[in-house]
Amino acid sequence: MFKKILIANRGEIACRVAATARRLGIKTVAVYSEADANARHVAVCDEAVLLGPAAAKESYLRGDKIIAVAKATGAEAIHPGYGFLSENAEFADACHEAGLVFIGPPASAMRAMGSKSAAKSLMEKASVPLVPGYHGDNQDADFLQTQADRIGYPVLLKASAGGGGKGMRVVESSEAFRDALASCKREAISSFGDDKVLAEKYLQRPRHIEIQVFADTHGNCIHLFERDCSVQRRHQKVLEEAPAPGMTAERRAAMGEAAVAAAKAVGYVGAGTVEFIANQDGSFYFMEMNTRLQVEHPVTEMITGADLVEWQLRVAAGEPLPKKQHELAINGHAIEARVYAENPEKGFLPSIGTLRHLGTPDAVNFELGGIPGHPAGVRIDAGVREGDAISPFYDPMIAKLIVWGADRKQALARMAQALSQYQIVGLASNIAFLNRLVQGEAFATADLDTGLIERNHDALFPAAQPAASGALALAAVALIEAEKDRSAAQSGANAADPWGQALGWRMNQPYVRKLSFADDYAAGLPSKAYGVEVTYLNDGWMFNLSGSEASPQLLTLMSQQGADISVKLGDTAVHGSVRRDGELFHVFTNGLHYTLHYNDPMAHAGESEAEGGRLTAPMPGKVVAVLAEKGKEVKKGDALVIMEAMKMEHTIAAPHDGVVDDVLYAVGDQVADGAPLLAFRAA
Ligand code: MV4
Repeated sequence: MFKKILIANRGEIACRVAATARRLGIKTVAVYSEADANARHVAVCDEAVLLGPAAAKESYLRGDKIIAVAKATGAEAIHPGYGFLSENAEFADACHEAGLVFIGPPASAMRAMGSKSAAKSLMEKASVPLVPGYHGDNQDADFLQTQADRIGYPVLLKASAGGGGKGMRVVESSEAFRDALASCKREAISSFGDDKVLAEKYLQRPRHIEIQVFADTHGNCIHLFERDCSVQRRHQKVLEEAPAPGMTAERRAAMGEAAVAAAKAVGYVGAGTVEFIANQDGSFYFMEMNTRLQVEHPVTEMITGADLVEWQLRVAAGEPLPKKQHELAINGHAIEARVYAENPEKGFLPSIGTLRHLGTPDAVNFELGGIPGHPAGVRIDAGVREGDAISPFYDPMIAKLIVWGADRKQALARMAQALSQYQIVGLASNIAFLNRLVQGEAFATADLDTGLIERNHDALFPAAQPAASGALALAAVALIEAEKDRSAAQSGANAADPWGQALGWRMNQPYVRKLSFADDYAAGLPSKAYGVEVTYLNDGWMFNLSGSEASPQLLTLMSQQGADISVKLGDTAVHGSVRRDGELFHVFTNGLHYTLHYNDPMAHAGESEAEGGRLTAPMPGKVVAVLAEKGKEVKKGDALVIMEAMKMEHTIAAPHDGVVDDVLYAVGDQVADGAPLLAFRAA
């Protein structure tokens, strides 16, 4: 076995690989970019070497530098993780030439699977089932149209060099064929530099089912069952699970055999995934092979008890596979959800910023094999910690949340519970979206196919709901109790003096206080204001939501432990946690996350009470255009400032008719998340 390896990656997968290496007593070398100097993967490795600037091209994709670092640090092998250099055959060759082991398949196997049409020819010879279609060299338009007519419409055109859904066109009829072919070829040449296409029968509601395969250098090749990754959004996987619901033992054996045949046909070694699309009737067809360890590998680990990274290391070191096919069995059910810093309400726009607070469900990290016995059955693979930043340079994944259950139902319940316990402050996340998804009818009943998210759009993106009175009550109590703490600290020795404290205590008359909260307008949702009237009593408050039908209710504090608060509102017990971040109150209760702006009358004392107030940056980015002029009148909806973030433009528009009193940034300026851009006065 190796004594030292270099991990040519970042984030959760670098941490994941390091965890197994550590368990096996193997030293690790991290590499990092300037943006990642304080990243978790740097902290968990034994040593770390800077590669260069943040851009992947200048750091994680610099194969030459990475090989030089491996040589200089005495690493014997390089683990590429996924993405970056993991499927780069030239890099694998270069490792070999430098006397280093590339922990992955032979470069020849990567090349054989790199071209879709060439791979399909190979698979055909190996008797791996293919979607009826044409994948030959003849690219004559008349000829291809004849092939499409023979296959029968709808037909799917795919760029041979493509992948991940790029360069695909559905053709509904022979009449539409020519235009679709021309447009597919245009996209193929501009995206991949190769306009070769293939034509296939288009399957209407396919499932994405993939088989984990493993081969060693001793001629052994086995599979570790399937994963169902049908729940995707724009070819990005969202949920993955193993085993696939509805899979029969016969079909599992047939798919496993086909996958092993596919791997053997290209002389595969190491961890690989053979991707199939399956019809609702269960028939399945080879799509492509991923020649790397995949993001979703943990669900396979959870049901087999195998540590796939350990297997990769053993195979790369020349050892035989730890298990034979007949020694593997499926134990229970596992589901993975990808937790992202993104905003589902804003078209899943990545959310860049700092993880100010990260509260995770009770979980273990990498305790492989032990997870089925773990009371919570929850594993979290993360590359970021509280206080870390999600930068615009890399994939904005926060963590993979993986649950195990004795059956799918239990796994699903644990997933919903774990998602409800996840607390993220400082960034938008897809947590609530994931929770709606796993609890929705379609996923709960395993009515799976690649169109699940689009088909259930209305249920997954419900109209914004007004904040629950329980959430407002928690925010109010958190606010009042924090003032009490502050005032007690200030008054010191005079703590017993009612006059010195902000307890709201008044002689002879009850103290009535009006608190004003509003929904988080930064989420891009219509925002609602809430007037909360709190009347101080001896041992609690009367809580009255102004403008609501409900009559005032007695509010009492039951317990408080840091951010965790329990109150009684009327007859209802309400539990939750409240995290304050400046003017924002993040209330986590009932599995939901409410972001409430507290309109602090003290914070803006002295400022002009401009209605409409300020217009703020929806995310960190650059000002690319300023259309507003100081002192000019504008109409509601007029574009005032255009910002660029994540390669997309965002227009900041006037919320009402009014006057721009000041423009606070110029073109080219970098702006922080939430920064006021303009001073605006409503007419
Ligand atoms: C298909 C298909 C329907 N029929 N091929 C998309 C990415 C690439 N790996 C293969 N893809 C598809 N190929 C035929 N003949 C539908 C898809 C497809 C898809 C496949 C797997 C997972 C998600 C998907 C989402 C849309 C389309």
